[in-house]
Amino acid sequence: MAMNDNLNVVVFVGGVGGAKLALGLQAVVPPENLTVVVNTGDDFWHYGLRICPDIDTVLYTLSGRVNREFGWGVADDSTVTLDALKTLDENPWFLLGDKDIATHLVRTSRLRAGESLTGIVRRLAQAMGIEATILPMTDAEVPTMVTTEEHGTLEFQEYFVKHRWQPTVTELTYQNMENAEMTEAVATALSNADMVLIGPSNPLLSIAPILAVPGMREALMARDIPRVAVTPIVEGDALKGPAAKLMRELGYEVSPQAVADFYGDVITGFVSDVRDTALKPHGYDVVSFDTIMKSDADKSRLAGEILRWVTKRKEKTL
Ligand code: FO1
Repeated sequence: MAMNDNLNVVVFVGGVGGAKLALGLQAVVPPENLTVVVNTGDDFWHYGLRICPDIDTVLYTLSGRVNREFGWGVADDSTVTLDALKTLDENPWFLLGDKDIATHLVRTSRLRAGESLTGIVRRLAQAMGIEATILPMTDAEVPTMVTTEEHGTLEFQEYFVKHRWQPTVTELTYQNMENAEMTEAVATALSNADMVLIGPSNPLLSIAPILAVPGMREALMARDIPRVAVTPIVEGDALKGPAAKLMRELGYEVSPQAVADFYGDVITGFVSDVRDTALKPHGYDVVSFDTIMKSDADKSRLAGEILRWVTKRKEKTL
C-alpha cells in the first residue's frame, strides 16, 4: 500500500528541479491525493505554437517520457523539423524535437478552439497515462519579462535560452498578472490540501509567478496547514540554472535563509540540505535532508522523508 494515504498534497513547481520532486511524490502519494501546480510564466508563442515548458517538463517527467540528460523535452526525440527550418534560413534557437512539437500542436489547436489551458493539460496528462492532477497556475497568459542591462527587456525564453541566462538582470515583471485569475481547479486543490509543498525550484522565476496570481497568497494563508519549501540553494549555489546568479543580481543573499525569507509568511517550514547544516535558516521550523535528486530512488526517498516529517509535525501541533 502507498504511504500517506488520504493526505492531500499540493506541490508548487517550476521546471526540472520541481518536476523531480513531483516524480518522487508520485511514487509515495496515491494519485488522487497529489496535485502539482505549475508555473506558466515561462510560456511563450514560437512559430505560432503555444509552448509551456514547465508544464511539459512535468508531463514528460511524470509519464516517464522526459529526456533525462536535459531534464526537459522528450527522450529519443528527433530534430527533423528543426533541421528543415535551418534549410529555410531560419535560426531556430529554441530546441523543439519532433515528438515535443506534437504536444505544442495539440495544445495550440485546442487553445484556438477555445479550450482552457487547465482542460488541455488535464487531457494531455490523461493521454500520457498520468493519474495525478497537473494544474497550470492560471489560464491567463502571464509572461515573465526579464529586464537586462545588455539587451533591455526580454521574454523569459529569450533571456534563458537565446542568451543562455548570461545577461545581468535588473528587474523581473510578471506581465498581465493583474488580469489573471486563480482557476477553480487550483482554488479547490488548495481548499482540500492537507499540506502545500514548494519544490526546489527557482524562487524568483518559478515560484514567485505562482504566488503572484491574484488570490493565491490569500488562499494559501487562509489554510492552517503545513506549508513547506524545499531549498533550491545547496552549498551557496543553485543545483541547476540561474537561481544563484539571479538572486545576487537582484540584491538577495544566496543562502537558504534568503530563500526562506523570500517566502516569509507563505511558509511554515523549510527543508534545507544536509550539506548546509551550519546554514539552517532561523525563524522557521527547519529540517535537513539530502535534497540532491539524481536517481529515481533519491526522488522518492526525499519525497517520503518530507511527507513523514510534515505528518509528524502536523500530529504534534494537533
Ligand atoms: N532549454 C534550453 O536550455 N534550450 C532549449 O533549446 C530548450 C528548449 C525547450 C523546448 C521545450 C521545453 O519544454 C523546454 C525547453 N527548454 C530548453 C527548457 C526550458 O527553457 C526551461 O526548462 C524552463 O523554461 C525553465 O524552467
